[in-house]
Amino acid sequence: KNLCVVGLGYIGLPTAVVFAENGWKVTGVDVNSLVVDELNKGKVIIEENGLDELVAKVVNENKFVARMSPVESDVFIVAVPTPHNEDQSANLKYVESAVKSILPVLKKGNTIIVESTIPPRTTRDVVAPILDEAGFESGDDVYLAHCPERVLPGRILIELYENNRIVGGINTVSTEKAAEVYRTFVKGKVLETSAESAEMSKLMENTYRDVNIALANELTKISEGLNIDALEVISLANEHPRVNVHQPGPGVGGHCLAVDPYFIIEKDPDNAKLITNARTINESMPEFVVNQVRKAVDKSSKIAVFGLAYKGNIDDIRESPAIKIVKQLMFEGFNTKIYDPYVKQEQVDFALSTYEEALQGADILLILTDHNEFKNLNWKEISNLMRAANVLDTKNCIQNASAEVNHYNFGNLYE
Ligand code: SAJ
Repeated sequence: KNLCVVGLGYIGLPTAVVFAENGWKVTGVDVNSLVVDELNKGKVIIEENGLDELVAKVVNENKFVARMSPVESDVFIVAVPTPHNEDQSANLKYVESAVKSILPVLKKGNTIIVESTIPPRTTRDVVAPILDEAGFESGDDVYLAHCPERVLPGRILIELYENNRIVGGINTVSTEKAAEVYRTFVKGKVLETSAESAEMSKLMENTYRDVNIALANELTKISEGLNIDALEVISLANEHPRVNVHQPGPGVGGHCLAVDPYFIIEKDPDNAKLITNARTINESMPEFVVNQVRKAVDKSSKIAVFGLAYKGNIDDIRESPAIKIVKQLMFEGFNTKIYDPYVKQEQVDFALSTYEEALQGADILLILTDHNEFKNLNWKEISNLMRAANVLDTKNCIQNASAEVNHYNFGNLYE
């Protein structure tokens, strides 16, 4: 059978090549000609474990070809980004144009699956009307479903096979048709539901995490005033069999947790009170960290920042709270030097430093990302390089605290 995947980014490309590996003749579509040309040579411009080899293999075996526009296929998968507008609402321009680009080659009996993250009701209220206006009765002439992606960057090729999938159609036959498609390779459960429940459950997974992290961040702020160790409280509370408080930190980054809750809020802001507050709390954390720095050192001080990525062991800086913290420190005139072993200079519009440049003569070391490299640092060397050996570990990631430096974290903030 033929499959056409529209959007060859972090999700679309791995999805396309995994289908190609499992008996489908796959056409991948992207509006970026550079991506298309490189892929047809078997080359990948995004970084993901194991993806290079798999792309080279399916291109050589003629199971996958990339193009700039869709071709006739039995199944179409839309995996384009959903950026957000300035007011944080979802911008559906890519989803809409991807669906419209399918129309010229769409035939009765085809199945269309949207994987892009979208606000609840979008499949039925926005996507289905595009098909209907083109003369197809969606759910009857063509089948339409939402199947959200839930893979973790770095483990995408493993999780595509192993994770459970939620498939929600606009009617029963659409759900069944789309579920059949995923059952060709998914080892986890393929759970059948409505389009609305599929949309909302994806958003709730990330919102659950965001709200739970907000709770930990709020506890940190309350504990500071009461002189209580918030990190100890979390680990004690989590000894209870039904409690799982998440970890506080400098804020919540990435393109999922920091974005998806707003897709629920925009649909019913009056009722989405807890979700809205959680976002506010998490977005206040960069300012909380800057405040700790203000308390610890004066304006003439040098600050060494370790970590810019939104989480450990990756180079992704989208929505990273570390960026906000660094920009604010620079704005306030602190001499701020940043080191991140994963992030490259061309990703940012300010200068990055080496490990030594950052530490040399610094008065405080601020750890903002839990990269493995930061868990067991050489404190003797660091205390020799720094002018004053103070460390604020906002991720509580240091495993070898030593008396050679003053260690602070969210359980033990400056008085
Ligand atoms: N964070 C904390 N405290 C915690 C856990 C995380 O502050 O206790 C922060 C991280 O430092 C980071 C942010 O939250 O800044 C997000 O990190 P994450 O590891 O929670 O999630 P993502 O954004 O990398 O990926 C999530 C995953 N969703 C869930 O675990 C429910 C992934 O499975 C989804 O596929 C992905 O979102 C997505 O694409 O939606």
